[in-house]
Formats: sequence, structure tokens, C-alpha cells
Amino acid sequence: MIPIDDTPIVRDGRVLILAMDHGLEHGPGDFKNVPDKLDPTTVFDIATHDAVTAMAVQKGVAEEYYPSYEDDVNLLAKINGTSNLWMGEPDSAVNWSVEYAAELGADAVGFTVYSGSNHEVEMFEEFRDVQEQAREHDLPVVMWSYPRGQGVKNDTKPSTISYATRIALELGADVAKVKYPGSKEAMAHAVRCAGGVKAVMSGGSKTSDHKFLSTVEAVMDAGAKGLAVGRNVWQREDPTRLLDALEKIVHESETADTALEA
Ligand code: FBP
Repeated sequence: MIPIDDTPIVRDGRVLILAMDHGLEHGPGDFKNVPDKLDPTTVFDIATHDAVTAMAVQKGVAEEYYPSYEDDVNLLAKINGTSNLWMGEPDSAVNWSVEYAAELGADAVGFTVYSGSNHEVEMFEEFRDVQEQAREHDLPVVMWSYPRGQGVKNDTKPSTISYATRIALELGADVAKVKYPGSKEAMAHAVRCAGGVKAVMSGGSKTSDHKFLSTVEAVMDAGAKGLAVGRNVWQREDPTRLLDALEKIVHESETADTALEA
């Protein structure tokens, strides 16, 4: 592992990744109620908030927009990704090299692994290459650790999520991004299974302020080191207000209620 706490994507041991690769992963439908966010500059502007430690985007968005934000936003290069149009067993194309991401100014790389898919073997091997190239460039590696496919009956049950964080440790990730397993206890177990890897929660579809922030509070109490969130921030009318609250919960260990009162 690299000394990840010394890298720009970590602030006092905590990570808050703003994800915006949904145009690829889900399609433009995710922007239906927030059409202004179809313009990536609006989300890069949100990512300049102090609470955000990195923004995750695909290659095309990085090439086109990151040069204007490189002084204000840390780039997490999401190396693989696939569209919602793909109907086969879960898989994800490798869309850019670590070397090119580093050239564009990446501060970290991200990679989805669908353990349990019929494509697990190839995905593990692709992850190996990315992880070793990232080490050569001193870039931390964030694994979107998503057990999914024929081998997985329930992709958020506690034993699946603890397996997901463990796979991230076994394969050499620095951060394991996993779905919420439904309770603080289950998350605490997943955190233990991650060893020295930072376990962070994946945001999911938009919910109420209180529900989302209470889950973030539970996850932080469980020992997680932050979160990677997209829709729950930029699909909101006032993303800054939510990031102000996340600043308090993720970086200052306050409760959701206190954060919402402010
Ligand atoms: P959200 O917080 O909006 O769920 O974003 C996090 C993320 O991992 C994105 O990077 C990605 O586009 C999306 O979720 C994939 O989610 P899923 O595969 O579950 O649809």
C-alpha cells in the first residue's frame, strides 16, 4: 500500500469523492430533473467545495473540462466504465490507461470490479495491471468493489459487503468503495475485513436529506473513512447545503442532526 494519508485525495484521514460518471454508467436520464448538470462544469464547480477531496470522472470529461479545474479539484480518473445499454453479465471496459490519466493530472485512479460475475477473472487481471501501473505513478487506487452477477444473489447483504471490502484488501486497493450493507454493525464488520484499506460508502440513488445524512453518520460511526457520492449531492437543488452538512459529519465527526441544524 502507498502512504495514502499523504496524498491529495485524503484530508485528515478522510475521503469524500464526488462521482460524476453517471452519463456513461446510467445515461442522461440521471440528469432529467437537474438539466443544468448535463454541463459538467456545474458539477466541477460543486467539487470545489472544501469537503470534497476528489472528483471521479471518465476520460472524455477529464480531457475536456479538467484543465480549467486542476488548481481547485483533485482528479480521480475512473479507468473503466460501461453503459446501461449492456445487457450481459456485469463487465466494464478499460477506457484509458493509468499513464494517460497521470498525464492529464490524475491524483488517483478508480476501477470497478464485479466479483462474482462471469467476467471476474478478466476483471481481476485488468485490476492487477491498473494497480501495478498506479504504484509506478504513486497514485492511490480506489476500487468500486461491487459483487454482482450470476454468483451473487444479494449485492448489499452484510456477508457480500464484507467480502467486497476484503477483496479490495487482497487485490491491493487503497480505498474500497462499497454499498451500504443495511446496518452500522454490518458496516463495522466490513471495515474490519478491509484491514488497512479505507472503506467508504457508495452514495446510491437520491433520498431525503435526513435519511442520507443519518446513513452517512452510521457509516462514519462504524469506522468507515468517508464516502463516494454522486446523485445525493448534485441531484439536489442546493448541493452546497448538503456538502456543508457532509463537511461536518465526514470531516468533523458531528451527528446528522447537528449538521442539519446549522
Ligand atoms: P451515486 O452516489 O450516485 O450512486 O454514484 C456512485 C457511483 O458509484 C457512480 O460512480 C456510478 O456511476 C454509480 O454509482 C454506479 O452505480 P450502480 O452501478 O449501482 O448503478
